[in-house]
Amino acid sequence: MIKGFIFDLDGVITDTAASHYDAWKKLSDEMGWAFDHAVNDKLRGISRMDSIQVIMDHNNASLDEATIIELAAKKNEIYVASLETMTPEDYLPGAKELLTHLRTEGFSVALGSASKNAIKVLQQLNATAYFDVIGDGNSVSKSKPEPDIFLYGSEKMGLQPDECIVFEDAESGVDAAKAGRFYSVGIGPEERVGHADLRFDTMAEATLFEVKAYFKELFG
Ligand code: B16
Ligand code: MG
Repeated sequence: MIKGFIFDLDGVITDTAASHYDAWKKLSDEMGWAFDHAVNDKLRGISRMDSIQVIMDHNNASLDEATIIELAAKKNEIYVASLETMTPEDYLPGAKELLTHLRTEGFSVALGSASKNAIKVLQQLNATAYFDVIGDGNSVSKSKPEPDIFLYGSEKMGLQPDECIVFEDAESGVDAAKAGRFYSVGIGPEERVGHADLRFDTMAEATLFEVKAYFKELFG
């Protein structure tokens, strides 16, 4: 029986991809690195340090560890500053409605994000009250596609993976959900999240009614 839901943040609850893009672009311009939307797409759902490595690999760049950490911190400063303009109007369409509905029906809800800025984002959205458990980039050391962040969420909710549905927009996030034996809902195109149990193009279509209809034998 499904008793809990675990949500990724960026790309599911809100769309921070443009802000991440702007921050990486600014850093890349300063470094003389090529960076475009195709490279940015590869960063979906992966950690900050993995992200800078992807950008450096794209540019055949190599730097010592201390410099890489410094540059990633610089990108983060730019990104965090941009979060100041985020407001409770910035949920992806349908996300707030789904979270409200889950609260009304008494399901347990956890966040399972790779972002170390997840609490700041939830505060800007005024969304913290929708979550019983907050799992973010500080909660576990192994990032998606490892299942650790979702296992952290289910354990803290006191649930087994097969009692939870994970919502994810990233290929690596759906991989992580499957690796942990969670049920999964993919948000985005077939070529990215088509391996999820159920897929919607956007959160606007991902209503509790639709989810329950698909997983009907798991809702009793
Ligand atoms: P930060 P999610 C992920 O969040 C983003 O999708 C990804 O683009 C970003 O690099 C990562 O968080 C780390 O974010 O630099 O804020 O720690 O999709 O797992 O909610
Ligand atoms: Mg995401």
